[in-house]
Amino acid sequence: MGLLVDGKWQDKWYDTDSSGGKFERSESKFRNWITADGSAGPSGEDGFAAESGRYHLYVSYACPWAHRALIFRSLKGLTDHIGLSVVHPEMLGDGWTFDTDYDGATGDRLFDLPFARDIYTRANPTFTGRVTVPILWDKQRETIVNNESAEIIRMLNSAFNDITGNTDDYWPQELRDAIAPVNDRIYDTLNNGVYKSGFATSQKAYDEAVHPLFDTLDWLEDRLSRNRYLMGDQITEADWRLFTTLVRFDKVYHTHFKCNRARITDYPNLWAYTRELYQWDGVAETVNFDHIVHHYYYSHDNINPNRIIPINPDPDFNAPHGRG
Ligand SMILES: N[C@@H](CCC(=O)N[C@@H](CS)C(=O)NCC(=O)O)C(=O)O
Repeated sequence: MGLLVDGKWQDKWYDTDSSGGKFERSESKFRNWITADGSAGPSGEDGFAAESGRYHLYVSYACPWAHRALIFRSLKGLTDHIGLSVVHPEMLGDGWTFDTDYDGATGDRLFDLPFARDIYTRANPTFTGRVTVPILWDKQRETIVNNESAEIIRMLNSAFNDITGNTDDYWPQELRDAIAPVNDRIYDTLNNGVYKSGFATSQKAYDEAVHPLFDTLDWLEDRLSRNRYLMGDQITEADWRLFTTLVRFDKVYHTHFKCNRARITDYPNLWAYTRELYQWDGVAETVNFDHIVHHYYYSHDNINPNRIIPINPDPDFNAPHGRG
């Protein structure tokens, strides 16, 4: 795992020395928006109009952030309109690679480049920053549109509606104010909380992450005992953002990231809700447990230096969920 500095690769792990052992996530750097008519979005430049076949998504099946984008590509009927490349699950000294010697790793289907970092330097030869997935690439302008999953899912939610005819709305205007604080808490204490717990290099940093994480799971269990979805009867982006963390929890975060006060299967409502979302049309195909498990246990040699992949629980995600 490393990063680009002025376009040159440096093999460095996250620096937690300067932050008292805390993992601090960097801001994503490409922030343009695809819109229906190509007008500028909330950030970045104009000129990225929705068109079939123009954009390409680079993901890792292992990554919960990339998984959000994969889910929206599927839910919104975009699989024939936005191409896909999947990186190799092992993220080692070269970062994400396009090696293909692993089932499901497609290689770089656009340029046949060896490394994900080459996509970043193709967009900006002097790029400085982390080489993360998801990456949404524009074949026409030869650049990265956006590499922030929270924004990519909002573009996919609406920009292509005229092309696909799919008007399902996961960020409805009338719920936006209520969704924001729910997203914030789940992001901080859970989506990112598992990383803060797992990548902590001091007891204090771990304690500060893991307790709020389980407080949030308790809060969610209660909320989902009264509501089918986080915002009530309607499924929204808040649910999909939560799902990608829940689906990884028992096999990875519980053991690898030391989030082990309980498993998701110990919470009746959260577990049934996770199964309902897993069974949603088009979603199970986006979940690749082999990449998920292999990536985490194999790639973080500061946490698991011998790369032993544990046996892991194997709960039945297809069992009837009984909700609604
Ligand atoms: N804020 C970004 C985070 C993406 C991210 O951190 N992805 C991880 C994989 S789960 C990554 O590519 N990490 C590589 C690195 O940090 O060097 C988003 O939500 O899109």
